[in-house]
Amino acid sequence: NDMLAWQRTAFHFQPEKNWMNDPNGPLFYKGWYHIFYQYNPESPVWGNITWGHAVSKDMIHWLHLPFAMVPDKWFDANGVWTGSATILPDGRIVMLYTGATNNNVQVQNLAYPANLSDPLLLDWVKYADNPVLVPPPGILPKDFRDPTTAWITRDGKWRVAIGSKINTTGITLLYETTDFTSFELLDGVMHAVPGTGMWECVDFFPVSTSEENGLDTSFDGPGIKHVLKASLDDEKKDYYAIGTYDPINNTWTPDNPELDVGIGLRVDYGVYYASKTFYDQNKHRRISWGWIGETDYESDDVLKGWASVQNIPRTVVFDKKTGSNILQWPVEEVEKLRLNGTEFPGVELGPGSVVPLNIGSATQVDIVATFEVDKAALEAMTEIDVGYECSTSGAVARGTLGPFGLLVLSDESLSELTPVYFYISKDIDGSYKTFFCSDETRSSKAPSVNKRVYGGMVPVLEGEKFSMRLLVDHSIVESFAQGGRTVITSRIYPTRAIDGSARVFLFNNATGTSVTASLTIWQMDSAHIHQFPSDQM
Ligand code: DQQ
Repeated sequence: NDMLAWQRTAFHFQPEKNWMNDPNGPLFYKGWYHIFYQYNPESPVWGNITWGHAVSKDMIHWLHLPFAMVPDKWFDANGVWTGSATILPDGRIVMLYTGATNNNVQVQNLAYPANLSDPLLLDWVKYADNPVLVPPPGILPKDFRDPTTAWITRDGKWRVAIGSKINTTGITLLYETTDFTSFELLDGVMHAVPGTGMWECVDFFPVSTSEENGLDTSFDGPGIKHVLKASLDDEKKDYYAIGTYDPINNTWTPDNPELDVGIGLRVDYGVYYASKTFYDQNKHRRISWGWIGETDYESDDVLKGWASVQNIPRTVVFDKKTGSNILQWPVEEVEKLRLNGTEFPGVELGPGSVVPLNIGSATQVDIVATFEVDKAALEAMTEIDVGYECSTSGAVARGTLGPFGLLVLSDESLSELTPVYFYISKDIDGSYKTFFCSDETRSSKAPSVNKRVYGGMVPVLEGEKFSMRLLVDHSIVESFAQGGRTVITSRIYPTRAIDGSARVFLFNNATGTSVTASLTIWQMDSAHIHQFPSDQM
């Protein structure tokens, strides 16, 4: 069926067929970026979890490799689940992953490359005395998974964090090791947040508060903060918070308790889960991967023969301007796919206008846009839409200062479209709040598809224009506001806005202000994704 075939992305990472979920153990080694991922070799539905493996020179073009690990031991017979890589100072690579045992107990296992001189790291050895960790007293056998990358402390010992829960409190356990085969559970928990449920795929890393570069996970020095991220099993959403790590007492404290893990900032306000960062020693940056799942019916995934993609990897830095969030931005390598760009400077959008941007087909595009609103109008108004949230209404509802933005994956007649937009509210004290939203409610004529309005608040500082970047790839829209302060990934199932029929429009549905938009749209080339010459795939 053409419509289903059309959904396959052109420059996002995805296997040729079947089910994929979490990114695992990303790392850079001897000139290659490696991605491993949760994979079902048998079907487009979760199960038989195996580690898929692919390598790339630039995280855009990929070579699929044979599976790194399959569920063939008692300690991972029910799945080779999520794990992380640690590169030791002597060059060895340690992979810690969760195994679902033959009895469905979650244990942590050790694996390592058979041959460190192989840049492709084709063969993986599971340590013979696995598991190296079993659920400790007080932790249920199915609440113990997804070890982080390890970091070394001043006493020369490694620490690893593992997510869990006690009743409904999400927690991070901390373990100490010197050899990655024997571990000691440290007293207490590194962090806990009541009511957040099971923490999957915990991620923990330092960010520099003064430098532009990313930091190795073990970096310990002045001018840093630590980000703690958890994937909330109950909500299937990734949350993070910025805070301070105390390596003596083994605790982490959020800067702002009201924005703690699981109750504050989201890594991505759309369809995005189980994200994981790694330090890229090649370009001195921290990079994050995440799983973009499906929001259609499982039966549709079976029909199309595949499920899920990974995002375009994002660099992650601390936002020095706000001091209160991270910035995520597509890696610069994706810009190599930019073909001809078209500029649209100073497009005037009166209240209620929709303006087509004639670039031909817009199925694979990179859009960088800024918007300026009428300053006098902004200042004249008092108390507008206090309490607004993206989910309260979609792009059709007209407010005084919003929504305005772009319509992507839209057909010519606007019968199918995905608006990505800003919406400004103003409090009685004159302070503004800006929301960044992606409205999927009209994104597909298909009935069996989840269509929501996603989004969240985005800080817009004095003197800044409203800015957004969108990566559109057939059925995926990754949207970044204000340089990556707020990010939304949408999984779209268009039936009309496909192939040559997909268009881009500007729109301003605000009643109280004109908007001036300036943008560049690049057509995007397709990535080369090759199969490994082997009958294993
Ligand atoms: N996916 C893995 C688990 C992890 C979950 C299993 C998160 O290790 O907790 O496929 O999506």
